[in-house]
Amino acid sequence: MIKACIFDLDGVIVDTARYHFIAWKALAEELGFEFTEKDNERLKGVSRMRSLDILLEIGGIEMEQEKKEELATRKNEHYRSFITQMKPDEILPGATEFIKELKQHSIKIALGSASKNAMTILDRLQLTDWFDAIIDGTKVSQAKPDPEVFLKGAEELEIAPENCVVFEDAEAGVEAALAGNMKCVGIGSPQVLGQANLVISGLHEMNFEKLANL
Ligand code: B16
Ligand code: MG
Repeated sequence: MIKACIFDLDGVIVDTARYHFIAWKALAEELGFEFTEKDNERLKGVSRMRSLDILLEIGGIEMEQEKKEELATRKNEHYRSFITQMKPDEILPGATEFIKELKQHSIKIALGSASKNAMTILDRLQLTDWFDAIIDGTKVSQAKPDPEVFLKGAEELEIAPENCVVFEDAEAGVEAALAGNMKCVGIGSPQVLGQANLVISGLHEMNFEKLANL
Protein backbone atom coordinates (compact mmCIF):
# COMPACT_ATOMS: atom_id res chain seq x y z
CA MET A 1 0.00 0.00 0.00
CA ILE A 2 1.41 3.39 -1.03
CA LYS A 3 1.54 5.98 1.75
CA ALA A 4 4.18 8.39 0.46
CA CYS A 5 5.62 9.76 -2.78
CA ILE A 6 9.22 10.97 -3.02
CA PHE A 7 10.04 13.25 -5.93
CA ASP A 8 13.34 13.95 -7.57
CA LEU A 9 13.47 17.63 -8.59
CA ASP A 10 15.44 18.26 -11.78
CA GLY A 11 13.80 16.42 -14.67
CA VAL A 12 10.68 15.48 -12.71
CA ILE A 13 9.15 18.68 -11.29
CA VAL A 14 11.19 21.18 -13.26
CA ASP A 15 13.58 21.19 -16.21
CA THR A 16 16.75 22.84 -14.97
CA ALA A 17 19.00 20.71 -17.22
CA ARG A 18 19.13 23.52 -19.80
CA TYR A 19 20.43 25.99 -17.19
CA HIS A 20 23.04 23.49 -16.00
CA PHE A 21 23.98 23.02 -19.67
CA ILE A 22 24.48 26.72 -20.38
CA ALA A 23 26.67 27.09 -17.28
CA TRP A 24 28.79 23.96 -17.89
CA LYS A 25 29.18 24.84 -21.58
CA ALA A 26 30.48 28.31 -20.71
CA LEU A 27 33.01 26.75 -18.36
CA ALA A 28 34.15 24.25 -21.01
CA GLU A 29 34.57 27.07 -23.55
CA GLU A 30 36.67 28.98 -21.07
CA LEU A 31 38.84 25.88 -20.67
CA GLY A 32 39.10 25.57 -24.47
CA PHE A 33 36.89 22.64 -25.45
CA GLU A 34 33.36 21.95 -26.66
CA PHE A 35 30.62 20.56 -24.45
CA THR A 36 27.52 19.26 -26.25
CA GLU A 37 23.91 18.59 -25.20
CA LYS A 38 24.67 14.89 -25.54
CA ASP A 39 27.54 15.30 -23.04
CA ASN A 40 25.10 17.09 -20.74
CA GLU A 41 22.93 13.94 -20.53
CA ARG A 42 25.74 12.32 -18.54
CA LEU A 43 25.38 14.95 -15.80
CA LYS A 44 21.69 14.38 -15.03
CA GLY A 45 21.14 13.32 -11.43
CA VAL A 46 24.90 13.46 -10.78
CA SER A 47 26.37 15.67 -8.00
CA ARG A 48 28.06 18.98 -8.83
CA MET A 49 31.65 17.81 -8.17
CA ARG A 50 31.13 14.53 -10.02
CA SER A 51 29.65 16.53 -12.91
CA LEU A 52 32.81 18.64 -13.02
CA ASP A 53 34.96 15.49 -13.05
CA ILE A 54 32.98 14.18 -16.05
CA LEU A 55 33.32 17.55 -17.81
CA LEU A 56 37.09 17.61 -17.26
CA GLU A 57 37.34 14.02 -18.47
CA ILE A 58 35.56 15.05 -21.71
CA GLY A 59 38.05 17.91 -22.14
CA GLY A 60 41.01 15.66 -21.24
CA ILE A 61 42.00 18.06 -18.46
CA GLU A 62 43.44 17.26 -15.04
CA MET A 63 43.69 19.77 -12.20
CA GLU A 64 44.13 20.14 -8.45
CA GLN A 65 41.24 19.91 -6.03
CA GLU A 66 41.47 23.58 -5.05
CA LYS A 67 41.16 24.74 -8.66
CA LYS A 68 38.26 22.31 -9.19
CA GLU A 69 36.40 23.77 -6.26
CA GLU A 70 36.90 27.26 -7.63
CA LEU A 71 35.49 26.21 -11.03
CA ALA A 72 32.51 24.42 -9.45
CA THR A 73 31.71 27.54 -7.43
CA ARG A 74 31.92 29.73 -10.52
CA LYS A 75 29.65 27.37 -12.49
CA ASN A 76 27.18 27.39 -9.62
CA GLU A 77 27.09 31.20 -9.51
CA HIS A 78 26.32 31.27 -13.24
CA TYR A 79 23.63 28.56 -12.78
CA ARG A 80 22.10 30.47 -9.84
CA SER A 81 21.77 33.58 -11.99
CA PHE A 82 19.16 31.59 -13.97
CA ILE A 83 17.35 29.71 -11.20
CA THR A 84 16.90 32.79 -9.02
CA GLN A 85 14.78 34.20 -11.87
CA MET A 86 12.58 31.08 -12.30
CA LYS A 87 8.79 31.44 -12.20
CA PRO A 88 6.00 29.00 -11.24
CA ASP A 89 5.07 28.62 -14.94
CA GLU A 90 8.29 26.58 -15.33
CA ILE A 91 6.83 23.73 -13.27
CA LEU A 92 6.56 20.75 -15.64
CA PRO A 93 3.04 19.84 -16.91
CA GLY A 94 0.94 17.82 -14.47
CA ALA A 95 3.25 18.15 -11.46
CA THR A 96 1.13 20.59 -9.44
CA GLU A 97 -2.11 18.76 -10.28
CA PHE A 98 -0.67 15.37 -9.26
CA ILE A 99 0.73 16.74 -5.99
CA LYS A 100 -2.66 18.25 -5.15
CA GLU A 101 -4.38 14.94 -5.95
CA LEU A 102 -1.97 13.11 -3.62
CA LYS A 103 -2.71 15.56 -0.82
CA GLN A 104 -6.46 14.96 -1.26
CA HIS A 105 -5.77 11.25 -0.65
CA SER A 106 -3.59 12.00 2.43
CA ILE A 107 -0.43 10.71 0.72
CA LYS A 108 2.74 12.21 2.25
CA ILE A 109 5.15 14.02 -0.04
CA ALA A 110 8.94 14.34 0.11
CA LEU A 111 11.67 15.72 -2.10
CA GLY A 112 14.75 13.56 -2.79
CA SER A 113 17.18 15.58 -4.89
CA ALA A 114 20.96 15.64 -5.40
CA SER A 115 20.85 19.40 -5.84
CA LYS A 116 22.22 21.80 -3.24
CA ASN A 117 20.05 24.47 -4.86
CA ALA A 118 16.76 22.61 -4.33
CA MET A 119 15.39 25.03 -1.70
CA THR A 120 15.96 28.03 -3.96
CA ILE A 121 14.17 26.30 -6.83
CA LEU A 122 11.19 25.14 -4.73
CA ASP A 123 10.82 28.63 -3.28
CA ARG A 124 10.92 30.25 -6.71
CA LEU A 125 8.27 27.78 -7.94
CA GLN A 126 6.18 28.41 -4.78
CA LEU A 127 6.10 24.67 -4.08
CA THR A 128 7.93 24.49 -0.73
CA ASP A 129 4.81 24.29 1.45
CA TRP A 130 3.49 21.20 -0.35
CA PHE A 131 6.38 19.06 0.92
CA ASP A 132 6.25 17.21 4.25
CA ALA A 133 10.00 16.51 4.05
CA ILE A 134 12.78 17.97 1.92
CA ILE A 135 16.01 16.02 1.48
CA ASP A 136 18.48 17.69 -0.87
CA GLY A 137 22.19 17.64 -1.71
CA THR A 138 23.03 19.51 1.51
CA LYS A 139 21.65 16.66 3.67
CA VAL A 140 23.25 13.55 2.17
CA SER A 141 26.75 12.13 2.04
CA GLN A 142 26.16 9.39 -0.54
CA ALA A 143 25.14 10.14 -4.13
CA LYS A 144 22.51 8.14 -6.08
CA PRO A 145 22.55 5.15 -6.87
CA ASP A 146 23.03 4.95 -3.10
CA PRO A 147 19.50 5.03 -1.61
CA GLU A 148 20.45 7.44 1.24
CA VAL A 149 18.52 10.46 -0.09
CA PHE A 150 15.27 8.46 -0.42
CA LEU A 151 15.69 6.52 2.83
CA LYS A 152 16.18 9.80 4.70
CA GLY A 153 13.01 11.10 3.08
CA ALA A 154 11.02 8.03 4.19
CA GLU A 155 12.48 8.28 7.68
CA GLU A 156 11.52 11.93 8.03
CA LEU A 157 7.99 11.11 6.85
CA GLU A 158 7.92 8.13 9.25
CA ILE A 159 6.77 5.83 6.45
CA ALA A 160 8.36 2.41 5.75
CA PRO A 161 10.35 2.29 2.47
CA GLU A 162 8.08 -0.43 1.02
CA ASN A 163 5.15 2.01 1.30
CA CYS A 164 6.99 4.70 -0.72
CA VAL A 165 7.10 5.43 -4.45
CA VAL A 166 9.97 7.40 -5.96
CA PHE A 167 9.61 9.50 -9.15
CA GLU A 168 12.94 9.74 -10.98
CA ASP A 169 14.32 10.76 -14.38
CA ALA A 170 17.88 9.45 -13.97
CA GLU A 171 18.98 5.83 -14.23
CA ALA A 172 21.05 6.15 -11.04
CA GLY A 173 17.95 7.48 -9.26
CA VAL A 174 15.83 4.50 -10.33
CA GLU A 175 18.59 2.18 -9.06
CA ALA A 176 18.68 4.12 -5.77
CA ALA A 177 14.92 3.77 -5.25
CA LEU A 178 14.96 0.03 -5.90
CA ALA A 179 18.03 -0.42 -3.69
CA GLY A 180 16.06 1.33 -0.93
CA ASN A 181 13.25 -1.25 -1.31
CA MET A 182 10.86 1.34 -2.74
CA LYS A 183 8.67 1.30 -5.84
CA CYS A 184 9.81 3.56 -8.67
CA VAL A 185 8.13 5.44 -11.50
CA GLY A 186 10.64 6.46 -14.18
CA ILE A 187 10.12 9.75 -16.01
CA GLY A 188 11.63 9.51 -19.48
CA SER A 189 12.62 6.73 -21.84
CA PRO A 190 11.80 3.04 -21.14
CA GLN A 191 15.14 2.16 -22.81
CA VAL A 192 17.03 3.98 -20.07
CA LEU A 193 14.68 3.54 -17.11
CA GLY A 194 13.42 0.03 -17.87
CA GLN A 195 14.11 -1.22 -14.34
CA ALA A 196 11.37 1.04 -12.91
CA ASN A 197 7.92 -0.43 -12.06
CA LEU A 198 6.34 2.00 -14.53
CA VAL A 199 7.83 4.45 -17.04
CA ILE A 200 5.91 7.55 -18.16
CA SER A 201 6.94 10.62 -20.15
CA GLY A 202 5.94 13.12 -17.45
CA LEU A 203 3.77 13.64 -14.38
CA HIS A 204 0.87 14.73 -16.64
CA GLU A 205 0.50 10.98 -17.34
CA MET A 206 0.27 10.11 -13.64
CA ASN A 207 -2.75 9.89 -11.35
CA PHE A 208 -3.77 8.35 -8.02
CA GLU A 209 -5.31 5.30 -9.68
CA LYS A 210 -2.03 4.38 -11.42
CA LEU A 211 -0.26 4.77 -8.08
CA ALA A 212 -2.59 2.30 -6.42
CA ASN A 213 -1.89 -0.24 -9.21
CA LEU A 214 1.92 -0.19 -8.96
P1 B16 B 1 23.56 21.42 -7.79
P2 B16 B 1 18.18 16.04 -9.12
C1 B16 B 1 20.59 17.02 -9.79
O1 B16 B 1 19.28 17.20 -9.33
C2 B16 B 1 20.72 17.34 -11.26
O2 B16 B 1 19.98 16.42 -12.03
C3 B16 B 1 22.17 17.27 -11.68
O3 B16 B 1 22.32 17.60 -13.05
C4 B16 B 1 22.99 18.25 -10.81
O4 B16 B 1 24.37 18.17 -11.13
C5 B16 B 1 22.77 17.90 -9.34
O5 B16 B 1 21.38 17.96 -9.04
C6 B16 B 1 23.51 18.83 -8.41
O6 B16 B 1 22.95 20.11 -8.52
O7 B16 B 1 24.76 21.83 -8.55
O8 B16 B 1 22.39 22.37 -7.87
O9 B16 B 1 23.86 21.01 -6.37
O10 B16 B 1 17.89 15.49 -10.48
O11 B16 B 1 18.77 15.00 -8.17
O12 B16 B 1 17.01 16.80 -8.53
MG1 MG C 1 16.67 14.29 -11.82
